[in-house]
Amino acid sequence: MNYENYIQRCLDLAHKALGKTYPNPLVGCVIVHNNVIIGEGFHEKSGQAHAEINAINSVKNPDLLKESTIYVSLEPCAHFGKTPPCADKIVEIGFKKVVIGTLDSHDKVNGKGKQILEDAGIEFFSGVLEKECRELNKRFFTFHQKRRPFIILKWAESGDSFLDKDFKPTQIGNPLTKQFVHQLRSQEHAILVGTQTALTDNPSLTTREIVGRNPIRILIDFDLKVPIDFNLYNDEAVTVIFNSKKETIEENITFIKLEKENFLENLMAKLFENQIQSVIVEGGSFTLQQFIDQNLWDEAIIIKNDKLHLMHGTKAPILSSDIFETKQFSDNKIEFYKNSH
Ligand code: AOF
Ligand code: ZN
Repeated sequence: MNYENYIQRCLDLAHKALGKTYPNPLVGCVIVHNNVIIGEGFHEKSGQAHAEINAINSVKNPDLLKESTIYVSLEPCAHFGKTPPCADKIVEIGFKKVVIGTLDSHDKVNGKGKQILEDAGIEFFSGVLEKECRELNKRFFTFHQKRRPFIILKWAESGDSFLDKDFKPTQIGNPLTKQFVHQLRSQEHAILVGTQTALTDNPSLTTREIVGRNPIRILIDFDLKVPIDFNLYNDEAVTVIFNSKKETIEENITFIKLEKENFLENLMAKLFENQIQSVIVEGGSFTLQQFIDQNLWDEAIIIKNDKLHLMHGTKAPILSSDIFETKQFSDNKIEFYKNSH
């Protein structure tokens, strides 16, 4: 086995916790002695042990650690956060060699983990499956580098590009695409809608079709027009309401004041402050188009029902980008887009 196989195993392990580690990254680790994997671990939840520590603890014969190589998909941390620095632990144990996928752009790490290991005289190798390791933590890297969450736009449209018929809520997707959307929601940190969508669709924005965690629900409602007996106010998930009237916390609902002028820029700053790493923007057309017009998105997911023709209603947003991938879900197809920025 070579470096890539072991880092690939780290990626597979890390991926198991997708959606569960916010605001922390997904990290996997394997420990190899004489070409045999003797320990494995991944980061399961924010506040709990890092991948390296879980892998070290899984090794049955700790005497072998000194003669082993430790593979990690992300640079070992160098700081005291919710847990002590992993780089120090690796030095203390005296591993022979460390191989990582990519450096960590978190302000508190960013090369400092590498420095600690190299200063201790441990052989260090970086950049194995780097592209894949960065893709796995695309939310985490976007958040730290751009100081805003990773933005995914999502909507469903008819064959003639309408979001609804006669401006009334209309079922466009099918049960398979619905399940896909709920899966997507369970993987992302938060989900956002504008006032109009909340008023017309009265959505719950939960993952009730699958077993999975609910994302944080974000509502933009400057004048607090959405009545409190609407689904977004129910206790199925936590909700954050950006508005221009009040700043309070009431059980599961947090109200945060937001300036109307340049509201997207202000919103990004507030989401960064609140450590929200990714957001699915689920509508409506007006809200989605604002994100598109400001080129403030990273991926877009469009569900299309080509056989359905609605003739009149709300026009779908216009995204002029190349399709990255298409998947067929019975009579619906889903188009995936990636913004090249
Ligand atoms: C993780 N899991 O396996 C690794 C991380 O607040 P803390 O102490 O949990 O530290 C979080 C930071 O540690 C995180 O932002 C990242 O930079 C670094 N590495 N974090 O949650 C891990 N290896
Ligand atoms: Zn760590």
